[in-house]
Amino acid sequence: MTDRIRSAEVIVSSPGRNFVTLKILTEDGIVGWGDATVNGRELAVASYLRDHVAPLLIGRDPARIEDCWQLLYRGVYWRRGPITMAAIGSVDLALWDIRGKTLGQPVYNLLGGAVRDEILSYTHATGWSIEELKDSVDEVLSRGFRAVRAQSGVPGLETVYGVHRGETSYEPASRGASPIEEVWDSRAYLRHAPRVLSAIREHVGEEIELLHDAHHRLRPIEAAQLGKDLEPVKLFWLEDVTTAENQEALRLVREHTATPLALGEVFNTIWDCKDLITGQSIDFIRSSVMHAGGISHSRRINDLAALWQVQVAPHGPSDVSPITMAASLHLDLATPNLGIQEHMGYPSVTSEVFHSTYTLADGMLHPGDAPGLGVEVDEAAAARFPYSRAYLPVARRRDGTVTDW
Ligand code: GCO
Ligand code: MG
Repeated sequence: MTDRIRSAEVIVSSPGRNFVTLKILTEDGIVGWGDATVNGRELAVASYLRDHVAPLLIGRDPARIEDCWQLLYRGVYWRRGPITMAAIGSVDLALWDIRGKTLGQPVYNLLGGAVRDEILSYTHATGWSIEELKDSVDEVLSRGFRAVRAQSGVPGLETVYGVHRGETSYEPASRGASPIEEVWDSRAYLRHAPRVLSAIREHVGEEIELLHDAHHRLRPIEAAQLGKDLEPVKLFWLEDVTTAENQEALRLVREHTATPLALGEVFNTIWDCKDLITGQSIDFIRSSVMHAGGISHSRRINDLAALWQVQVAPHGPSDVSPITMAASLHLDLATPNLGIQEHMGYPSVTSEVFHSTYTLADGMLHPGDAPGLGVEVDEAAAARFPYSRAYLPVARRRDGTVTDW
């Protein structure tokens, strides 16, 4: 007999940071978990799910994953955008989880099976000075990673994207009634970043993969200059050199530099990615599996990228929950054109709520073979970590103008 969705419930919790979790329960008692975290706007997506999506799900056949996706995307006049697509993504993840559990299979086996044995990943190194950054890189390498993202301070700036504030790890969002305001100076950054990355290249030798994230803040010609200046460093990629809205800009950057370009962590549909992919303006597409509408939609992005020899390199920050991380790993394992998976890592208390079975050893990830996605949520533990408002920082130029963060 066809199973049916009995309930869909939203859990907002904060084990170390805020997460929005969707729990779908079927009449047969199968639970599917989805993640719908949108950093700094968590309650908006929680309401979208609770007030508008959950009522539509009750009574549906959970095996009809694609039909459900179409219903929530095409069946709604007001489409796309980060809140909508994260909500759809969470439903999609939960339904794939249910499908895997129903069939007793890890989700990657429902996606055509593994095309590789394990998944190359990178994590973050952070330091105010070059010396501190070298120590941080060494610490990452000592954990077995062969690819590392390096972010450093900029002389004259007190806070910089990707560089820890106080503690030794970095988390961009901060709790409180309003965002931290940072002063940003592109000229100072452009002078300093090539020095830092050359020093790190010299420190690690030529075999370690180095990545760097400019986090959307340069103007097109500045981005082109940076790409050019960094060519001797042979980066694995330079990420988000300019904002993702003005996609023509990437063509300009491309004309000036052979430094590989990665972009797209803020994208949420194939429509956001298509011109950059088909124009071959980027080398890596970075959308996260949940923010881009779940496994069902992300695999279409991946296939489009494959046609144009663009590699898939999913966003994996601390602000997507371990459920999204696991879903990403299932899709990665079954995706021929995977480049690399980001694994920023989580505060240690996160694992009190999210019990994951995916593994990370020597910088290589595997989703594990548990049926479904392989992450279970401890609801009693989640209740011990109530939501508290947190914001991503706001950046201002030296003259006070708000600029891209
Ligand atoms: C990355 C990202 C993140 C974002 C964060 C914002 O490459 O991992 O840039 O660190 O800043 O996901 O919510
Ligand atoms: Mg990034």
